[in-house]
Amino acid sequence: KPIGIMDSGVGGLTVMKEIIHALPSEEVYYFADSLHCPYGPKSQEDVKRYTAEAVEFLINKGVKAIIIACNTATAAVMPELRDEIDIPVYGVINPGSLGALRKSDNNEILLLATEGTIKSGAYEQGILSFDQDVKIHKLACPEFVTLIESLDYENPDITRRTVAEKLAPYKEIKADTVILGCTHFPIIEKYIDEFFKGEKHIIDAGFETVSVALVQLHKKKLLTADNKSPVHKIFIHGENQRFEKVMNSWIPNINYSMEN
Ligand code: DGN
Repeated sequence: KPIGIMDSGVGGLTVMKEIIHALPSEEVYYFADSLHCPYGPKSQEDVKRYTAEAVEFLINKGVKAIIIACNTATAAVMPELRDEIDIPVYGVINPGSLGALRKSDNNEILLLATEGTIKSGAYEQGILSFDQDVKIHKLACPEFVTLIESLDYENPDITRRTVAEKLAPYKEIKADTVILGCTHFPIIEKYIDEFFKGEKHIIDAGFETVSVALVQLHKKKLLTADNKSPVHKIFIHGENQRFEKVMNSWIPNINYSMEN
């Protein structure tokens, strides 16, 4: 059975890439809710509804586990969703919080995310539940989602400029760790790293989640043992040409079929 992944758009591809890399024989079903993208500025109620629909869609397709590869959606539906469905479901916020705590030496963290994730306070809750003594700076970066979804990120000058303008007030920040609290952001990670001159730990919440999910799925004996290379399935709710372009440059050479 496949592992299901959902995001509002291309962001969850950063999670899919990690899964394919770690476990090449696992089949992945990916649901992109491009019709409602971006989730960032929408109300919690709307994001909850869209996420529940995406999850139900993936369950009906027979997935054995689901990764909510979207911080905004995770903030809206977790941990309640875990009690409502019978298969394992993983969100990206707790693993991202833990990853940042593990890396930070000075207990000062900069969170980059969507407006929805920042407003929800889910990262503070996650981080402070493990360690009360952490200073968290928060910055909503909806411009980065637009940059990536529009494919403008392919132009390094535009990306450098957008990142520099947005992060300018944080150039001298003492925080030694930056959380990419939106699964879209690893696509421009090298520019964020470059802006901070390679001096910060950069935490990819999606990567942290895959590490957690794979250990737990292994323990539950839910991983596939055979060595066949699977054909992944991509389900797009809405427009798909740009999606396919990002996918082909982000995860080249995978076998997949696409359904609208
Ligand atoms: N990729 C999503 C996240 O991690 O929050 C959200 C992007 C969006 O829909 N604004």
